[in-house]
Amino acid sequence: HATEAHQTDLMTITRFVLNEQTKRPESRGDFTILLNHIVLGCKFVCSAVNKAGLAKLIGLAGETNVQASDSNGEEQKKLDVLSNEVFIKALVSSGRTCILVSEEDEEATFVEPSLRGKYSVVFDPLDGSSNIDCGVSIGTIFGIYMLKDSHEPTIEDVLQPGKNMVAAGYCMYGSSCTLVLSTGTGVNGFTLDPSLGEFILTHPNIKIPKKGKIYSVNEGNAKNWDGPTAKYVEKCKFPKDGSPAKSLRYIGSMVADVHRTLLYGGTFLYPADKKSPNGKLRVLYEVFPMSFLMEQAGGQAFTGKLRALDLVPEKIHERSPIFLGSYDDIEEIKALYAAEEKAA
Ligand code: P6P
Repeated sequence: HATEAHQTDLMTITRFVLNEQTKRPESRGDFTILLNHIVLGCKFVCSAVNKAGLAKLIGLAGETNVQASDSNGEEQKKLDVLSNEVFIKALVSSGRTCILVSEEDEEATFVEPSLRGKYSVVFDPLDGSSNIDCGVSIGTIFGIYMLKDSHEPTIEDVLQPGKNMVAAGYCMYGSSCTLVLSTGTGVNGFTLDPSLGEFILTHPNIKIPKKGKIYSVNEGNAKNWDGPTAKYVEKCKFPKDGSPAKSLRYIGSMVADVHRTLLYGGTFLYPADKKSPNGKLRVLYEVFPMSFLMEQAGGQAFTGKLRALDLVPEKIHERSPIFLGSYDDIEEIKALYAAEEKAA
């Protein structure tokens, strides 16, 4: 009977979060309502991303003027804009948000008072979208802050360190649609069952291996790396202690590289380099959510100077270098940066 019970005991993401929230006496269900609207956005983007591939395949996407500079046709780019509009509309209509920061919008969105709630959401609606054409997994990344009292929201309310987030997650649009979420009590993964239109709990209580055999970085930037990053990558390739060399896996889509790191272990790096002293990834809606998840799964996230979640952003689209992954592997990177600090 065990398997039978399993099939009928469908743990959907909504039920899971409701269970979690009922443990919080102060919860009035607002977070669950907010999350439901984020899930709605993810379902829409999942379907649009899948159709985009098909649309392009059978020419439904119309004449896409492929620009020489990138492999994307104009129409494909529109998925970024479409996804952003869907998330903004879903989040505003939830009636539970007050400030929205999107990778797609230069300025933050302040929700009108009649629809204002206590949560701020920072998100990248379609991270890695330059990979759509070649079928590489892409994703939505989000982080959630909660206003502590009912003051008039200002931009300072989202220029908070990542450790103040109440929740973070991503939805990966790949061979399946997987939503990975933490509300501060561990990390859980849910897979969309298209026949039900529901995200079902498939990866309960994800913990990242303490050490890994994989490192993930764009080796094309090697000539611009600083000492500690160069030393770490050298150690991965030519270990001095006789241990086997690590494998390099780099997809170039943060959600896909981080999801693999979370499940298999190892490290994901986007270091600073001479060309971009703050690296490439954005603090609010790439670095913080992924760092929050890594710590909740027993891993670490480091900027080269400090714990990533302790960073206090000054601008909503600010960038930061990031080293995240297995606890012991990140300790090695921290030691290399500490040694350089001492030598300086
Ligand atoms: P590079 C995708 O454009 C992205 O923002 C992240 O998803 C990804 O990790 C990174 O940039 C890849 O950057 O410079 O290695 O192509």
